[in-house]
Amino acid sequence: MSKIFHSVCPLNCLDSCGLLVEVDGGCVAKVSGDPRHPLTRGFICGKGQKLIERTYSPDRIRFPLRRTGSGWQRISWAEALSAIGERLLKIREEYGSSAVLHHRGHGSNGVLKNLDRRFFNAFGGVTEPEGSVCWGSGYAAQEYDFGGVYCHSWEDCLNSRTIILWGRDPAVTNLHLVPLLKEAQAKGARLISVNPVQTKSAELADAHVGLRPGTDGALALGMAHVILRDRLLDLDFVANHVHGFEEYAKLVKEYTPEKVAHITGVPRDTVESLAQTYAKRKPSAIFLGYGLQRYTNGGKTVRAIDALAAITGNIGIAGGGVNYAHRYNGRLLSSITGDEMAIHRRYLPYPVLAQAILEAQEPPIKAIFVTRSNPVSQLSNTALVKEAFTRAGLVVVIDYFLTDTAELADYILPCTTGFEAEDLVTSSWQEFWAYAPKLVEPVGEARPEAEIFGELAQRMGLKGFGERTAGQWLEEALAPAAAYGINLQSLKNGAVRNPLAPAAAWQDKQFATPSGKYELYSNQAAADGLDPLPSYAEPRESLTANPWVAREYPLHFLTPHPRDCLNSQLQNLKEESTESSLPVLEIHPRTAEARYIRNNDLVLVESPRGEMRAIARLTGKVPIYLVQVAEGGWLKAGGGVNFLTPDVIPDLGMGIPYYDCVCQVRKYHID
Ligand SMILES: Nc1nc2c(c(=O)[nH]1)N[C@H]1C(S)=C(S)[C@@H](COP(=O)(O)OP(=O)(O)OC[C@H]3O[C@@H](n4cnc5c(=O)[nH]c(N)nc54)[C@H](O)[C@@H]3O)O[C@H]1N2
Ligand SMILES: Nc1nc2c(c(=O)[nH]1)N[C@H]1C(S)=C(S)[C@@H](COP(=O)(O)OP(=O)(O)OC[C@H]3O[C@@H](n4cnc5c(=O)[nH]c(N)nc54)[C@H](O)[C@@H]3O)O[C@H]1N2
Ligand code: SF4
Ligand SMILES: [Mo]
Repeated sequence: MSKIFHSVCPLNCLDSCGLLVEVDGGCVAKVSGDPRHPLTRGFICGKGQKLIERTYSPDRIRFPLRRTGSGWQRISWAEALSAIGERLLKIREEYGSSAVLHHRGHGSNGVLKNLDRRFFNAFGGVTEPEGSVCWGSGYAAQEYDFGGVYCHSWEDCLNSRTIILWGRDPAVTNLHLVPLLKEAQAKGARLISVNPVQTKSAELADAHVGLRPGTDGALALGMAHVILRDRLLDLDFVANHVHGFEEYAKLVKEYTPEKVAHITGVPRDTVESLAQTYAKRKPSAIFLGYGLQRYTNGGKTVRAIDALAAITGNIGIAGGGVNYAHRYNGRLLSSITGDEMAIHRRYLPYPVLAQAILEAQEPPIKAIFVTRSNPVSQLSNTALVKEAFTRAGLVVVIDYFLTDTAELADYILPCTTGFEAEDLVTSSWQEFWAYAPKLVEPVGEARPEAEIFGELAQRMGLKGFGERTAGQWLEEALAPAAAYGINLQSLKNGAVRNPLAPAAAWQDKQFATPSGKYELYSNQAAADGLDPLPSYAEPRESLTANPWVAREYPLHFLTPHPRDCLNSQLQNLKEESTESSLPVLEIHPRTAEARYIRNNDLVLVESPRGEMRAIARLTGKVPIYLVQVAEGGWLKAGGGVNFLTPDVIPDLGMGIPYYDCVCQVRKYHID
């Protein structure tokens, strides 16, 4: 007889849906959305449905594997863990613990998945990337501006009269925000999309503002120019809660609507009306996307946008805010990562990680351990990443499938999916916590990370791991929440809201900056040797600023997130996935025509770093100077957008400027 349980989607999606999971005969038979979860409201997407297929796919790795001269060899867990443990200890003895690089990523939102970090801290501390592949530049920007990264609850958009989706595409990446946006519109809110592309979300919006990629900072400064010129400021907020207004006002003065129209391609009148709407139709909320900070100027872009909220007093009020991400969970969950155990930790800059691995000295990188990530397909400049992984003496990967990264491993260890082990799932985008019970026995010999790292630590004689069960680790993590009546037991009845997450961020206006105010002029940035103001610089691969680049590579190359997959996850489960199924390149009909490219033609996309093949799809939704291919496709299935993307360091936060990329497209001729 089948039984239904509460659970949660573990994917690193903004929505972290509550699930109802039907288990029948020891197998997961069906998943659906939890109707009682306030954001999920009974609906889940196709990716959530694919979680079953991911668990039972015949391609799933079922046993530990070791690379041999003649291919993959199945080995026992005891053999695998003792061989890996011995190698790691030897490397530590010879070179020190930081000769090991731990690469962890965004594969799962499970709290227990962080035990990988505990293991490497217990090992003595290792080398880690500095920054983030996801949100690094924008994150650093908000830390300079506000002193922290916090957002409003999603439902708070129902209090807004203006909502700007600034470089964010919820109709693809944040599905459960869409009904709330529609509800807000029905209540009279004006929804505006700012994006170079007419996205799916732009179709929902009341207005779409198209602009040249990477020029949002100039647009924001131009809007500020209009707001200051027309005295649309919130004088009280500026006088009491803002630091550095004078210096900022001087900068903004230069950015006349004419100048901004020239930089961004947004008509002067639109710059004016966007500023008027944002400042006058208050409260105004901005939902900031992650796309606009994937540029070399991405940090300052976010700083320039944050500033608009500060000068109009759209901070700390219902219906306002610049919603990017939040850090409320850290205030109520204790960390189980054991950071204090590390004796020595080294950081290598994320955007140029492969180069840094290859060049690392004292000690050199002798081993790479990969958890919850697929860096070979997901980091920029794939060719160099492959080289760095190939040259490392030892590569260990924990995953479900033979991904592009796992292909380069010496050992692959299979781990459990969200149905096969218990965990707690939290999110940095919304404030619900949900418990995922162990519902079925793991497929093959897959094991949860808590067990894998626990046993490895024990075999290696590492202290600080102990023999705690998953439940005990969760109880430890949840200890501070007990004061609010939240514990493992209460979580078993469905998702709970983090009680420390307010409806509106920064209501007390106590900013965690050096001045205690919102910093238009950032004292911390100045102390860090950076430009204290959100001044504008062209993106590195700007077509207008570099005519010589534009001759050879006259098109912007965008690689946004895929609709039906989660980054590189689930790509191998797509129905059409075969060795020959190539990614789709969206191209404007006029751009295509000039190259004799027709719909469904095979094309070659080239950038200064690399190339890929794709199938052309003609669409008027992209501007004539831009083409796009969704990221995440596996190299072995013809994906590999990151062969083209740049490995350069951006202005702030060590984010990766994936979208700061030019290319050329031509019809592919098979000679
Ligand atoms: N279906 C699905 N959902 C996901 C994910 C997924 O892979 N698939 N991934 C999850 C993760 S890890 C993340 S980080 C989020 C990302 O969520 P989003 O931020 O919504 O998505 P991105 O694809 O990163 O980029 C968003 C948008 O940025 C726009 N953009 C690009 N350049 C510029 C620019 O210069 N200016 C402006 N204004 N806009 C620009 C693109 O056209 C795109 O519409 O989504 C999460 N949700
Ligand atoms: N060109 C381009 N590149 C991008 C982006 C872009 O917009 N354009 N976006 C970037 C962004 S925002 C992100 S977040 C990154 C994402 O890149 P990654 O962090 O590498 O995430 P995924 O591609 O989702 O791959 C996660 C891997 O972890 C595995 N996994 C899932 N759950 C678990 C688990 O519980 N344990 C373990 N050990 N493994 C697990 C999955 O099978 C998968 O192979 O990609 C970045 N790369
Ligand atoms: S992928 Fe996102 S929208 Fe889909 S079920 Fe999971 S959390 Fe919900
Ligand atoms: Mo991300």
